[in-house]
Amino acid sequence: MRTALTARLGLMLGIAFTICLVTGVLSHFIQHPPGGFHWPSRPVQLYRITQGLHVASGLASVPLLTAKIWSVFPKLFAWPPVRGLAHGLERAAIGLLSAAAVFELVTGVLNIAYWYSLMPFGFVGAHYWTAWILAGALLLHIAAKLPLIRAARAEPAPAGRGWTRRGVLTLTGAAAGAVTLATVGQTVAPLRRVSLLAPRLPGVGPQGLPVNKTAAAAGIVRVDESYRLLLTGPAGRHALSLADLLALPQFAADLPIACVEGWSASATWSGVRVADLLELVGAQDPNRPVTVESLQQDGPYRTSVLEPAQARDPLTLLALRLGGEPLHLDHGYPCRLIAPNRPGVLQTKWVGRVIA
Ligand SMILES: Nc1nc2c(c(=O)[nH]1)N[C@H]1C(S)=C(S)[C@@H](COP(=O)(O)O)O[C@H]1N2
Ligand SMILES: [Mo]
Repeated sequence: MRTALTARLGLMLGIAFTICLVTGVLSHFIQHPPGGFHWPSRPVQLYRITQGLHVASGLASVPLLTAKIWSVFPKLFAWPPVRGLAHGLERAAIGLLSAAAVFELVTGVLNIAYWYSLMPFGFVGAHYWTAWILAGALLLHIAAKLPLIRAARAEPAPAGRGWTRRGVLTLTGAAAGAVTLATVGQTVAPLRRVSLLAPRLPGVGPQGLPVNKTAAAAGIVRVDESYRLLLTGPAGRHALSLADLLALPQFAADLPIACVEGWSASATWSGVRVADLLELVGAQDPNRPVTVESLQQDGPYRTSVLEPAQARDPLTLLALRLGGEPLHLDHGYPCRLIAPNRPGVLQTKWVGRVIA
């Protein structure tokens, strides 16, 4: 029997899935806040860590799940397939659990590898809701297997030929470690040299920063002197040219871009405080959210909403410069939003309008 092996792999997988679920639900809530949910603007690096953990724990789960399925593989074809109602329900839960787990890992990997064409459905909704199905089926599965897990603790290591329990666990642990090392450099910069499988690396891209959506892909061909930032608030409207923006007090902030896909990179940004822009249009109400709109004509990430506290954080900037130079067009020239502790998808580029 390999029950003890299966139970131990299950424990490792359970830990990885729990980290993945908690950080994933958090990320979803930040992007689609349910009523009463507030995400603070500090600590500055928090989202970078939670989302880095989400993607790293998901990727490490790939070898863990593979080993776990391998360890029970012969049992999947046990005969008869169903022995009574309780057994039937338990097997159905395992079927659902396996299907949901494989679906989550496959769609997660496809998403970070930009293979959207292989997902003819909305990734965000499918990945999110399947996570809850997975969590429910996992709880049922653990409850059903608890007596077996307890018994397996006392089980002696099987003698004889084939893989030893320790051998499989070591190999699986090594595979999970290798996957992590090969990808975690996308967010832990000192490890980028060994991260051969990471789709994005900090430091690689225009102005030393990765780009997710290029200007061309967003339909932004050129921004010229006719550019105006439209600012709307309770006390009126302003249309600010780039020179107007540069004439306002400038502030610098070291902030990361932390993409939901697990890569992140820090940079020095400088520009105008969003709080100062709010003051210009009399948006004094501290409970008022702020909408930031891109020049980009369509696409899901052309606008984002700043929670009131985030909008008023002194580190929240409409950045005009990156590392002291004007922004590269792919980084959002003439200006982009950059705020602390915020997912990359909400750091809107090519900002054309701020509505307070
Ligand atoms: N207008 C607009 N802004 C956007 C996006 C977009 O598609 N459109 N993509 C976002 C995503 S997913 C990320 S991770 C960051 C990437 O920023 P960078 O390209 O400057 O590194 O920009 C964000 N800003
Ligand atoms: Mo992103």
